[in-house]
Amino acid sequence: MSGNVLENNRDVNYIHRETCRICGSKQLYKFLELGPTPLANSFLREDQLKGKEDYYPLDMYFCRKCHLVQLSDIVNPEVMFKDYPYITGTSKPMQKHFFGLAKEVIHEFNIDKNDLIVDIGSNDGTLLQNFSNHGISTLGVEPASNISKLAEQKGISTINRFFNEECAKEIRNEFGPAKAITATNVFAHADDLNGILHGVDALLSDDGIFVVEVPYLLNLLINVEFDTVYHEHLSYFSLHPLIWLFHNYRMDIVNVKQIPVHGGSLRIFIKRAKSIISSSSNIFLQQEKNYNIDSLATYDNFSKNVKSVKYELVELLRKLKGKGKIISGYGATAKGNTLLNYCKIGPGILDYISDTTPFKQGRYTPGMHIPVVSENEFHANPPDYALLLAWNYAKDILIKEREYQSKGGRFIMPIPEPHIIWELISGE
Ligand code: DWN
Repeated sequence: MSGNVLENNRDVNYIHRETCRICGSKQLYKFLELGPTPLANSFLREDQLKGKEDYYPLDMYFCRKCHLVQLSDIVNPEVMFKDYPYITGTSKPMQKHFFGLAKEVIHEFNIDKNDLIVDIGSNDGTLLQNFSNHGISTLGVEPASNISKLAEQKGISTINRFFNEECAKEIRNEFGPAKAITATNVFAHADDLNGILHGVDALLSDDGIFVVEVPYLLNLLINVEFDTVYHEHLSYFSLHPLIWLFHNYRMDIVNVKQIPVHGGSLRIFIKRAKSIISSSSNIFLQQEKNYNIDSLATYDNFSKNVKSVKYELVELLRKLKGKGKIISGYGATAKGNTLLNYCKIGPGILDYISDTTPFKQGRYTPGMHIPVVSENEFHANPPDYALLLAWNYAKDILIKEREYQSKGGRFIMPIPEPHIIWELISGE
């Protein structure tokens, strides 16, 4: 394996890198071991249950030099993103989210019909659809072939490959420079961040805007969102290492804002060097300083909190099972599989997990092999308690399931402290 970047090699399942993926430092401090874990989105068919299941180390590291929090065990993306089950367009909250993002980009950066917008990790084209509805030229780049086909069926031109410098140069040669490049829920998934930045540098117009959305490390630490740690998410960003990375490509953050998706994320706007630190960046940098985000003790404390969530959650579920209660999971999420595998919560505790995604129904969760059923099953045989594995949509779900709760059903929130949600929230 050359260097520390996993070549697209179908024969290698994973590598362990010794260096930080942003600054190259070897000063990596391991602060949490979640143990060997199967891929979070590798839901199994019944005939696969007896077969070999691949487990990979899932350990979190902190770079003492640039402060990037990261995984150092990198599963081959060719393995991880084939037959990918996460389809943006199946989530109404995410459709609304991307409508808002497109509106903001068009208005804030005067994007018009003559401009090209490229979306890295474009999934089924949900974001790009909003731009093309305004007559703007769009192009998606999506490595999962099962998903890029869905975008093409919607008329969103999509290149089925990973984005890198070579891909960027081919796009520029054929379509010209991009006025905007977006990367939502993909920047944290890439091992070769320098490859992506070389590509953005090659493709973005001189006055172009690069928009990145990533889950925010501060939310993860404060809300103990350890379940959002899985092999797809290689980096867990704070602003400090991102500023470091963008400066290496003569780019600056011109604005950054916090957004609620996926447990709390950052929406970051980057332009070619203005050599200024935006005032909004300074606010976040101060927030990170106040939280001692550069101190090893912060991560040791996080690790301690994770262990207590595991103890408290298992105790709560065991107590309810001891009283003969029926418990299910709600939302067959990727993060839910980290939580279930780390806490060793299996079919002896959760009878099933309900989910709205047809692809997942009838399958079994990786590792713990809990059956995934449709939401009709949940409504037909309502459990006494439902473990909220899709807690990032808690408000939508609690409103949607008011009737279940009014008949005595109760949801269990796993983080930051496991607890039963007793109060019913009012509809919107
Ligand atoms: O980065 C990623 C994030 C953005 O989304 C991907 N790597 C994978 C994915 O993670 P996830 O599976 O945790 O994502 P979601 O969107 O939180 O998954 C929600 C799941 O819950 C879906 O399978 C749909 C299901 N769901 C449901 O069954 N009933 C969702 C809602 C709102 C519901 O009411």
